[in-house]
Amino acid sequence: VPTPITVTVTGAGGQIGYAALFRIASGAMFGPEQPVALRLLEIPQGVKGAEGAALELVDGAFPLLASIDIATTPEVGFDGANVALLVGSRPRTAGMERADLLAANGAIFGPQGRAINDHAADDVRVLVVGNPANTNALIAQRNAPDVPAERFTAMTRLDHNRAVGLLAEHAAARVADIAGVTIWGNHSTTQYPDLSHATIAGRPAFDVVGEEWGRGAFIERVANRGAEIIEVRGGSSVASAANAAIDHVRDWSLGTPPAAESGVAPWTSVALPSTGAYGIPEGLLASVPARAVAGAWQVVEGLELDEFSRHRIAASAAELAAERDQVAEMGLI
Ligand code: NAX
Repeated sequence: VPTPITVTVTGAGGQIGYAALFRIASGAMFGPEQPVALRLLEIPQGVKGAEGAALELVDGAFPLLASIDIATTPEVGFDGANVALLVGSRPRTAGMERADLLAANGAIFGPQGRAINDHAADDVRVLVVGNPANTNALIAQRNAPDVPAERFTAMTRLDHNRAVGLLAEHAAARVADIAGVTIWGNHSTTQYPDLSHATIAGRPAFDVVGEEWGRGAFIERVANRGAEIIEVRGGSSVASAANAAIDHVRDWSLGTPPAAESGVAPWTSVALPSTGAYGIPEGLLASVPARAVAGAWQVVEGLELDEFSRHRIAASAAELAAERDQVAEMGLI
């Protein structure tokens, strides 16, 4: 039997935590042979939620679940963590100034980054879900100087999955027939869901759905899907967000699927520290097209960008650079 993988979930007593924990325990993240040890990290106000989830996890009698521990300090919560899902954050509420939002999150993600640096396993992989996800991930990464920068990622997989799902719905196509979709930039409304390289059963997506829709209503719908869910459901995305987090870590650990016969190997979207590719300033955690090979993300290189794409990517990167400058000014990075 393999050694359990230790997965630390912060905000484990909240909604996304509740939706994610059972699927992690069931084997959806690392496959049906790999045991997991769960660490639930909460703040005192959230501990009851985590304790309740832990009771229900016992009641799931998951054969792959080796242990469940609850922690209220990052030092204990990240001790020996192989995978860290940073879900708990201080999201923006009505009337909140951007500076307050960034400061409140700096107080969470700075100490968590330092605890990961000092206590996590050498192979730790970090996924930040809590908003503002990209900049929270940047803060954690800069506070963990001994961990390779590329082990810190922020989640745009939900945006990616939304784009693929909505394209499939609009084209009456199968999700499995769609490839080449990319989310660029920030997990915010400036994100650029890009269909210019997308294919549906091998045909250019623009030939199927039209460029006007693909560069207009489609982009608007994906970028504002979170608000649409809130309006219809009366609450934010939960199960789809947990599902995306599991997809992200599963692909990172087990690899994105290989190419089908003669096809291009599919890619997904991940916010990674930029190496400067596609004109995105170095160091920003911006979403790019990527494949995972042998446990590491590789940016898909050499995609040709037209004027529209270059402009959209630069605009979202500029928003990320402004957030970075603000947290730098506050001394958070
Ligand atoms: P909830 O409010 O249900 O849960 C958050 C939990 O985090 C709470 O139990 C709280 O006690 C805990 N928490 C707060 N600070 C903490 C800290 N310092 N250490 C440990 N735990 C802490 O929110 P939920 O619906 O689960 O959403 C969680 C986060 O995901 C939010 O920031 C939300 O904005 C973000 N999202 C990100 C998405 C993405 O695509 N990147 C999509 C979904 C979601 O909106």
